[in-house]
Amino acid sequence: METTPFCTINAVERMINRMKLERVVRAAALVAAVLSLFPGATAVSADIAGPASFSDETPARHDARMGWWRDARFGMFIHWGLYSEAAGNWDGKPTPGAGEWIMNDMQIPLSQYAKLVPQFDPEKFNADAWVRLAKDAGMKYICITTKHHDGFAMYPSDLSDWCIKSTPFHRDPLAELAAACKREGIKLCFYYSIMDWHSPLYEPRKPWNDTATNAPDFDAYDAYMKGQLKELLSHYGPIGILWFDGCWESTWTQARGRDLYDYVRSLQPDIIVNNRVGATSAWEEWFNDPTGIGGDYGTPEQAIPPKKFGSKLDWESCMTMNGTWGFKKDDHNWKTATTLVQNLVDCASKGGNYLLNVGPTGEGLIPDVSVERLREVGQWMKVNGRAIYGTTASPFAKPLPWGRCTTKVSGNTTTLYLHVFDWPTDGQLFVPGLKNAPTKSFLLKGGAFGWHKTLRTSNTEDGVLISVPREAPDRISSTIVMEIAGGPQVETVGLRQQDDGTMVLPAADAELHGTVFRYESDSLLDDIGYWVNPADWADWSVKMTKPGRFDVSAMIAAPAASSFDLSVGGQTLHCTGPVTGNYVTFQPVKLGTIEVSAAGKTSVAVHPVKDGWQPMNLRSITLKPSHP
Ligand code: FHN
Repeated sequence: METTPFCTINAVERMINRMKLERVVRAAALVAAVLSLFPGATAVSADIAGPASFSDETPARHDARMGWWRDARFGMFIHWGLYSEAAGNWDGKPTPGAGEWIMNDMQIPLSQYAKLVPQFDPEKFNADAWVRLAKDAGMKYICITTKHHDGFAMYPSDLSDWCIKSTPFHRDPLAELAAACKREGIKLCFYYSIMDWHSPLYEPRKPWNDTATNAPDFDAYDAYMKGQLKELLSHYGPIGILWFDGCWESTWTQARGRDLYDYVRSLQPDIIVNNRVGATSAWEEWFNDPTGIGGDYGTPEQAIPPKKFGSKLDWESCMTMNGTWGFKKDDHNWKTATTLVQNLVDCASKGGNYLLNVGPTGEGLIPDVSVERLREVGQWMKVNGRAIYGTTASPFAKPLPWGRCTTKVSGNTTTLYLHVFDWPTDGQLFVPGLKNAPTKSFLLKGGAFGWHKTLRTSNTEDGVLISVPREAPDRISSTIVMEIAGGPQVETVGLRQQDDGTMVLPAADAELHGTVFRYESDSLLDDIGYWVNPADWADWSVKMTKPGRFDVSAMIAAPAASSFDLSVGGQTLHCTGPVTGNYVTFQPVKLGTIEVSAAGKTSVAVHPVKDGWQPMNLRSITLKPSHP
């Protein structure tokens, strides 16, 4: 089997490639069929099948294609469509979910939703203002919804009247944005939803699509999408990213995803395509199997992965500034500029990008609250941009206790950018685990006349100590630039005991040894999950400073009792987990008592017992000094 970082060429793929040739022929016929369903539509080129396959891209070519995006680190997402006009309200009632989902969440029949078309007239839309706002915030690309789940195209499409040309707004916002982006040196990127609540061809058809009369035909829908993508990739110059979404319904398959990926790359070979071209939007699945899912990078949504990944796995966290993607006039749940900057830093420190959303109004304005925050972020980026752009992930295995780290290598010098969110009050910042002796350290935020304060450092057994001013130079995040010769040498320091001797081992800090299980985190979960393979095991490096006897307990959620061994140093406890009914109800369980006789580094490990193991979710283990 021949592999590239992102593609696996095997017999199945070769077969798929052969099948593509047949599709070229079928596709032409489908375009004709699609056009007949949209009165007034004119044909785009019938050349809708690309070259055989882009899956044989060399790693060097792949890196070259991803280069601008990896350097950029920060982009603007724009959710703008008919739903922006509704602003989260229908018939005077607020929608419970995100603004752009109003049609689904309020079950609005298409014939009713279509009333938004004559109302949509965003006269105040100013492409230059949007692009300059993004640029001034330090963003390097913008990604706009060309068609969201409601199927409404935000450009004049020749393939359907369900597009902006049917509104009183007789302009093409994508063309205006393309021109503004070109002027400002910003990459223009397109979002496109595979799921479509309007198209009469799409299935599963939604009950609120009350205007479709013909039978759905997914092959014809596939051809319709390709036709629109051809328009999008032919009329607006070079496009940075094709950001697919809405890929989770049963009709969308991996084979269709691979075919669509190749099609898009055939139109613009340098374009980057996100993972949602494949048949799952679950970013964890992409990280576990990028070659199987397809696409060039993973897309965690409303979340930042807890850890960094291998340098070959690219990802981008997309996030809203309040609680909605599309404009909702009643959503005032805004993140602060501090949170936004720290999120950006967090992403960069783990080797990822941050795609931050704005939801313009039906008038075409980006809400003032978003503008204010973006201006603040921009102020921070003006000073600290060099600690973000073109950086790679932190050399430290875990986030630092007071903030994050990003890295840049130039010749024999490695620069560590230490982003301090929680500035120390005692004038000492400790960098745990760093073994190198820094050659230079200074504050990035310059004083009078641009002078950068040099900082004194000293090496200790466990890391580097930096003497810093008592006051934080920047209330959002202060950057210390630290230069070292050669590559960073970092030792895992291990978790430490609390003042009372208690040691808590969270799932997020476990070292996972195995193929299937993984750390999972969302609003309900913060645990090691998918633990279905009894060969998978986990451990934690710890540094004991206060040895003694400890009561060991764990937080576990499991539908059935599971058997596992927990070992600390040379001792092993044979444990049985609790039955909590499901995988999200966690309960504490006492596992036994162990004796740690000497201070120093050791490890705590959990090994499933082959006969008796049942999948369980493990949130944490606690060692508490036992009092006789
Ligand atoms: O359903 C959409 C949602 O409206 C929004 O577009 C986000 C952005 O990533 N994606 C989908 C949900 O995963």
